[in-house]
Amino acid sequence: MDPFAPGTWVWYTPAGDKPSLLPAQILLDAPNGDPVVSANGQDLTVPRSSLRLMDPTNAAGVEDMITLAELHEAALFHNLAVRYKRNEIYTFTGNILVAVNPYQALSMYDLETVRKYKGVMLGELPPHVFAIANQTYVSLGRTGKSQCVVISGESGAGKTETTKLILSYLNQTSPTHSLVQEQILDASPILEAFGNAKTVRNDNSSRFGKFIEVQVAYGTGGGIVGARVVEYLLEKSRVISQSSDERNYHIFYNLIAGASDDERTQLHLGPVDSFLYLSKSGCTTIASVDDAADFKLIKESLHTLKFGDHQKSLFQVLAAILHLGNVSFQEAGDGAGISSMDTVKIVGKLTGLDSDKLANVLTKRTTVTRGETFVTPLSLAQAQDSRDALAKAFYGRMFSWIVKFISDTTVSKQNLPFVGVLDIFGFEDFAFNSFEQLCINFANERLQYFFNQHIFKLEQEEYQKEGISWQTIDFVDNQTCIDLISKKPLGLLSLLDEESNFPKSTDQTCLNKFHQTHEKNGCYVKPKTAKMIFGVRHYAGEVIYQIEGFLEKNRDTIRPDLMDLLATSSNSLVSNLFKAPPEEIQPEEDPRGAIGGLRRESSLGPGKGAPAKSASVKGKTSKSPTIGAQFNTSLAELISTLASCEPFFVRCIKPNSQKLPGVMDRDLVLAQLRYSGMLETIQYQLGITKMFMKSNLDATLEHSRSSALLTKIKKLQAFARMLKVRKEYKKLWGAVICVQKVIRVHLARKRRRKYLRRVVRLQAKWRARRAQIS
Ligand code: AD9
Ligand code: MG
Repeated sequence: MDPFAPGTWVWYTPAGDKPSLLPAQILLDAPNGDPVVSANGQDLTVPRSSLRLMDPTNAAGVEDMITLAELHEAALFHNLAVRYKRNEIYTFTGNILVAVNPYQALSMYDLETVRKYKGVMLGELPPHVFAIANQTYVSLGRTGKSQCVVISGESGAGKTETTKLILSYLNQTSPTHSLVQEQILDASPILEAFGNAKTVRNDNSSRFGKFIEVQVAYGTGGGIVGARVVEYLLEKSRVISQSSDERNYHIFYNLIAGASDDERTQLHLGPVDSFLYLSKSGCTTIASVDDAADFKLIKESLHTLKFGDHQKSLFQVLAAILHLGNVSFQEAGDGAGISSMDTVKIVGKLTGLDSDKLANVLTKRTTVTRGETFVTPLSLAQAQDSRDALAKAFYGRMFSWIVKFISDTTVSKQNLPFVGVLDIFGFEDFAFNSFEQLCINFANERLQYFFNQHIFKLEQEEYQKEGISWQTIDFVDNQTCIDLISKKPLGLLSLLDEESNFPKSTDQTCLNKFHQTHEKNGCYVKPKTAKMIFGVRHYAGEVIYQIEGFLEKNRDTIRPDLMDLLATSSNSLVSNLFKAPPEEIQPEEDPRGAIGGLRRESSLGPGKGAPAKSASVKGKTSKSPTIGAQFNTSLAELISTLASCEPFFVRCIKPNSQKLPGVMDRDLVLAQLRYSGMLETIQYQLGITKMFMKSNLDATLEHSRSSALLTKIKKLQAFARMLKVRKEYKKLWGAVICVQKVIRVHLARKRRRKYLRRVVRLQAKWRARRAQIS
C-alpha cells in the first residue's frame, strides 16, 4: 500500500539552511516520483525523502495537547490548526486552556452548552471556556478558597471576549437570579464604551486593565452575591490624540451618533468631524459597529446600574472634553490668548465653571510665593498643553469615578471568596511605542512571571522535595527583564522617577541615564545612532520605545490654580472629581515652580477611583507617587492577590493580523506559542503521564492499540487534573488507572499505597511492552 496516499498527513522538511518542519497533506502521489503536497497554503512538488508520515493522533488533532504522540512546536501548531478548521477553537494543555480567536460568531455558547458543562469535571467534556469557568466554581465550592482566571494573550487575541463568557457562564449557572447579577453583566458594555477603542490591532481594544472579583456565597447556596472591579492604567493620551486609523474612546462616537435631539442641543453636539479630538486620526467609524445602537445599550446599562442623574453629568463632561479640544489660541502680546471664546463658554456651561476664569487658567498661570501672587502668561504651546492636560484629567478621573461607582454598587460587604477574572491589556508593539506601552508590556512581563512561577518553578521544587524523578524544563525566565524595568534603585521606572522629580531634567537626560546605567544589560537595547529611543527585550519580543513624552506622562501633573478652579464647579460630578480631602494636602512650596507647583494626577490601580488630592494655589501641594510608581505598586498588589487564589490560565491566541475567520498565520501563531512557553508547559504536564508517552513511540503502534492507550491517557489526565486541583497529585500521581472510582471517593492513606503499587506494576508492564516494540 502506498504510504503517501492522497489525503495523508506528513511532516515535510523543506531544503534550506534553517531547519524547519511543516505539516503537509499529500495531494497527488506518483509511485516512483515526487509527491505533490499542500504545505503552508501552497501546492508543492517535493522529494519523497523530505517527507515523513505523521502520527495518526497528530494528524487528526487532539483535545489535550499533552496526548500528542509527537511533541514539537510544529506539532502544536498543526494541532491548533486542524482543530481551528473545524471551529474547535479551544484546546487543553493539561488544565491550561488555549483559545484561538475565531473572528466569527460561533454557536457554542448557548444555554444548552452552559447546562452541558455545569458540574462536569475538567477534561471530561471537550475543551471549552465553560469548562474552566465551571471548574473555578466547583473548586471554590469544595475548598472555600478564592479562584482566579488569568487570561493572557496579545492585543486582539480574545481576552475580553473570554472574560465576558466566563462572567456569563457564572451568572447562568448561579442558583440565584438577582439584580446584582444583571448589574455585573451590564458593567461590561459601560466599561468597554468608556475604556475601549479601535486600534490597528483590535477594533475593540481595552485601553485599561481590569480585575473582576465575582463574590460567591460560599456555604449558603453558592449564589453570586456581588462583584468588585479594580482597574489599571487607562491610556489617557488617547483622549487628545490617536494614531492614524485608530479612534478615540467608543463613548464619544456613541454619544454623537445616538444622542436625542434634546441632548444634542443641550450638549451643543455637532457631527464627529467637527471635533478635533475625534477627527485628526482620519478614522471615525468601525465596520460592523453601530454607534447609535451601542449608545442605546449604554443608556440601558447605566440605568441598570442606577447611575440616575449622574448619567446627564457624564454626558456633559464628555461633551465638554470634545469642545475643549476645539478651544484655540492666538498670540496676544506677551503670551497666548483665547481665539474661540464661544467654545470656552460652552465648556464653562457644561462643566459648571465660570468661563472667564476658565479662559484665564488656560492662558495664564497663577502662583503664590511667600504671600505674593504671581501671574505668568503661558506661551501658545503651554496653553495648548494646559488645555490637553485638562481634557485628559477630566476623562481619567471620570473613568475612575465610573469604575468606582460600578464597584460600589455591585460589591457585597460580606467577606466572601470570589472567582477573579483578570483581563489586562495584551502585549503591544506598535510603530510608535510610548510610556503606556512600557507599562502595558511590563504588566505582561509580571503576569508571565506569575505563570512561570506557578507552572514551572514551584512545581519543580515540589517534585524535587517529594523525590519524584524529574527532568528540569528550560523555560524563558524573565526575571532579568522585570528587574531591568522595576528593580529599585536603578530600574528604568526608578530612574524615570528620579528624573521626573528633578525640575531641570528632560526626556533626553532621562534617556542618557537609561543608556549609562543599562547599556550592558542583556535585556536593554541602546540604539547605534543618537536617536531618542531605547529598546527592551521582552519575553514576547524586542520593543523599541520613543522616550519623547515619558517624563510628562510619568509626572502626570495638574496645576494647582487649575485644580482650585475645578473644585469650585457647580456641576456636582466635576467638583467631586477634583475635590481635595483637606488632610491630604501638605504644605510644600517650590519657587522654581516646575514641579512643586504641580499636582500629580491619580490615575490607576486599586483605589484609583477615589477623588484625587488637590493642591492649592496658595502654595500647597500634595505629594503623590508618579504614574510609574503607582502602576508598579498596583501590579504588585494584583500579583499578591492572584497568588492567594487557586489560579487557572487561559492563553488566548491571535490567528492572524487581518482579523479574518478561518485563517491561521503560521509564523504569528508559532511566535505566540513560543513566547507564552506552551511547549515547555506541555513538557511539564507530560511528566504526569510520561510513562505512557514517548515521542514517536505511538507512531509505531498499531492503530487499535494507540486508541486504547489514548482512552486510558485521557482518563488519566482527567484524574491528574482533579488531583492537581486538590493539590494531592504529587502523592497520588501514579494512581491513574483507577480514574472513575477514585474521583468519587476521598482516598484513605492505605488505599493510596494500594493504588500506587498497582501503578508501579502497570509501569513495569508498560516498560516491558515498550522494550518489546523497539
Ligand atoms: V486587547 O489586548 O484588549 O486589544 P483582547 O481583549 O485580547 O484584545 P478581544 O477580546 O477584544 O481581544 O477580541 C478581539 C475581537 O475578536 C472581538 O472583538 C471579537 O470580534 C473577536 N473574538 C474574540 N474572541 C471571540 C469569540 N470567542 N467568539 C467570537 C471573538 N469572536
Ligand atoms: Mg481586551
